[in-house]
Amino acid sequence: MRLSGITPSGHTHLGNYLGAVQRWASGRGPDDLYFVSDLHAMTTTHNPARLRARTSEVLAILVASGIPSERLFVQSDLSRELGALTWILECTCSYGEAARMIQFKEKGSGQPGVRLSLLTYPVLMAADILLQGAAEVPVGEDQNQHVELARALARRFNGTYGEVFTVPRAVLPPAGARIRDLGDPASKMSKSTPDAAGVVFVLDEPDLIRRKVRRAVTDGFTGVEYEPADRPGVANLLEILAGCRGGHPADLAAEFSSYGALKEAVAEAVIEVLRPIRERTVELLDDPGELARIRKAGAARAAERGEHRLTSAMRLIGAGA
Ligand code: AQP
Repeated sequence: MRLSGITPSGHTHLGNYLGAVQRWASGRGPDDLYFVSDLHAMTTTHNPARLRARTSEVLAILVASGIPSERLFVQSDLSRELGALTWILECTCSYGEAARMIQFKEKGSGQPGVRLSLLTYPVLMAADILLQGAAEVPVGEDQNQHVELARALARRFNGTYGEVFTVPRAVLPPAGARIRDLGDPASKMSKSTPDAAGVVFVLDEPDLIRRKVRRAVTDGFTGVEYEPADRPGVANLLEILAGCRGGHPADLAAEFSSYGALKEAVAEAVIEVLRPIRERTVELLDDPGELARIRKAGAARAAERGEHRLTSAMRLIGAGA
């Protein structure tokens, strides 16, 4: 079983959709699980109302994209179970192991006011994985070290106290393009980019998508060719088109003789892919009762799935009744 998460650190964008959500909806295994990792969005300064709204938004987008609701849950709905397991795993983890995490060193180490949670969130991530008994965790290079930590903690707990946890392994997500910022093709499209002009959000209206794509940075070359190293802006547009329509970016390039025509085609393809998702998401967000029902059922299933592991771990470590 595979477990994948998405953090509501901002609005969900086209990169999240083409790079992850679309694949989750179409290529999933029957037991795979997906969750909105809202607790992970609190490790740096955050706005509570915005976090709550974005958590609902991401959940609605996942449902609207076609992921069956019984495969979904919101992380904070399991905060009791995860809090308890995180503590057990913190008591299994050394300070040095946590402090060695590259993401902590890059994002927080030595900075004033850095939240303790920035140091400990990889242990919460281990709890996410181990509670559900996930065998595989599809992650990019930047999260690999965190899955290694989850592996080490599962092994150590099992070896010290008794066999409870499935030892997970990181798997590379299927190869797919890293969608880049339309205004800055050197950077990936990102939820937390301060300037959203180059980021297409899943809930953007068609006219806004057109404007953003028309303003996409290209280059001074003529003719449309797929050359990611020398022409990253155009390559990004072709990869977006391939993500929306299928096919290979290099083959799609042959269809266009100008950047203008390419941009028009990209804008229309993106609009068509996102339209049904935006419409269904808006319906769901207008029906808080339905979203609450999905959340409640997802939380109950996820808690039930993990209960025996948490109870056994508590008992074996010498705590609980
Ligand atoms: N630009 C992207 N192209 C392709 N895939 C992407 N993903 C993120 N950005 C791109 C994939 O989306 C999934 C969920 O992402 P996440 O919530 O873990 O966020 P992230 O990878 O840290 O990047 P974001 O969405 O831009 O957020 P911030 O700005 O907060 O870092 C993952 O499978 C990810 O690979």
